[in-house]
Amino acid sequence: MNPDEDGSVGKPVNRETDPGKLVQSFLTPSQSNPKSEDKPQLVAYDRNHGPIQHLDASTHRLTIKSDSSLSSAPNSKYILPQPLSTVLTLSDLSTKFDRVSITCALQCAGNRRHEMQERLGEVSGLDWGDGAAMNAEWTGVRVRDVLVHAGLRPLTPRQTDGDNEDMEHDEEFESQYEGLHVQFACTTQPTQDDDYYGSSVPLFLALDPERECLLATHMNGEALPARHGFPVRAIIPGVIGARSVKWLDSIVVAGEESTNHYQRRDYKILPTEADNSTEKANEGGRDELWDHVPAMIDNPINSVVAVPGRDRDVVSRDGNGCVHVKGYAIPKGKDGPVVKVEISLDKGHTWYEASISDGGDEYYNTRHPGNSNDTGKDKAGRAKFAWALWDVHIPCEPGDDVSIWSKATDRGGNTMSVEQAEGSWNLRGVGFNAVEGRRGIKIV
Ligand SMILES: Nc1nc2c(c(=O)[nH]1)N[C@H]1C(S)=C(S)[C@@H](COP(=O)(O)O)O[C@H]1N2
Ligand SMILES: [Mo]
Repeated sequence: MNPDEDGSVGKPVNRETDPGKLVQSFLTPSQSNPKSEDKPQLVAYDRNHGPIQHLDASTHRLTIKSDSSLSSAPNSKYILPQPLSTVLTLSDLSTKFDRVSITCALQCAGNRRHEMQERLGEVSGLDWGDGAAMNAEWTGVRVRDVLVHAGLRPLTPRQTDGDNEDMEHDEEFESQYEGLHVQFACTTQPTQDDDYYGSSVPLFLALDPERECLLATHMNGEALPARHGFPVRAIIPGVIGARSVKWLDSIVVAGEESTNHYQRRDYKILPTEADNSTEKANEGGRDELWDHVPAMIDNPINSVVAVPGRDRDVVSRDGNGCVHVKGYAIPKGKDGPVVKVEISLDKGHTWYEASISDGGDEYYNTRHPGNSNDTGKDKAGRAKFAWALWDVHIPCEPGDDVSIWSKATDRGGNTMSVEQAEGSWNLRGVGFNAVEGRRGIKIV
């Protein structure tokens, strides 16, 4: 597809790069290199529910408001002493706030849907392979700083000393934000299922200093291309791509989630009994079903086998009798970085630890010994939300019908399920993170 195509509501631009190409670069380029002879070229995936917007940065306005639904949240009057009503230009964003860079993976919740469908049964949604993910350096301003500028007052966490108390304390602190959400929208973009594109995250998450949620104007050091949200998009680290709203023109602090289709009627892991043939998923019960299932927030921990790139591929062993397996892994939510990736060619009897060639702890320690971004802030966040590229040579005999399993573990201790190595099915085919990365591989 021509990358300059804008798409339409009926035919939005959706495309992915072959995973084998994706793992060639720690940062995924936003534009293809015009000089490259390689086809298909390595570029970040595109996911659009409507036409790509072409906006003029000099006239673009970002409106920040609060709405009447707030009154239902217990602490709203402390956090928002006055209703919010601020309009910012792009020049306000670049002059009034700290500039922050963060390296973070962005992944569509539908990544790996094709595998789920092939192995576990029909699902509804775009037929994504394993390339609906990217890793980029995003630069912009903190959502937190902008909300504070607009008049929001974050609660101050109580100081604690004991480690044991910290967890409980976190939960207690988070609960004080109960019922409060930040809704992000691009109000000008008509979409396939709604008049505009919108999404939301809990206010606590948007303000979390560890999360560094951004209003990003730059990707990999360059102004965002139109396709990825020029002149400004939300970047919500650790959270499914759907919440990182492109062409952002509206932020509303509210007492409920965004009412947009893509928050309430999509991007949910429906229970396994909800299939297209059940009455529940069809007419009457459908609303009730969707209303009772929570909207997806955090990315699940995930690892993708990128080389070999397809089920049933034929793979040659090298001179040492080894097969070369490569991939990428993404931590769960804010529990990164990925600290370990293990690979098995015999359904979990023997595991080999892959080396993390880029992205994990080692990446952080070797590349960022000092603190040197624009604001002088510690750079620990760079690896925490990034993907990890991994690589391993595994000794093996020739064989047919070999499965390649890959299992990632992050710093928070989250790991992928070996008990359910084939993964589990849901109607919308979202959040697939099966350990079984490839099957039916022939090793010669
Ligand atoms: N305005 C707008 N923002 C959007 C979308 C969209 O269709 N419209 N798609 C979302 C989804 S589902 C994903 S996965 C990411 C994809 O970002 P990208 O196209 O930059 O890869 O953008 C999100 N933000
Ligand atoms: Mo997505």
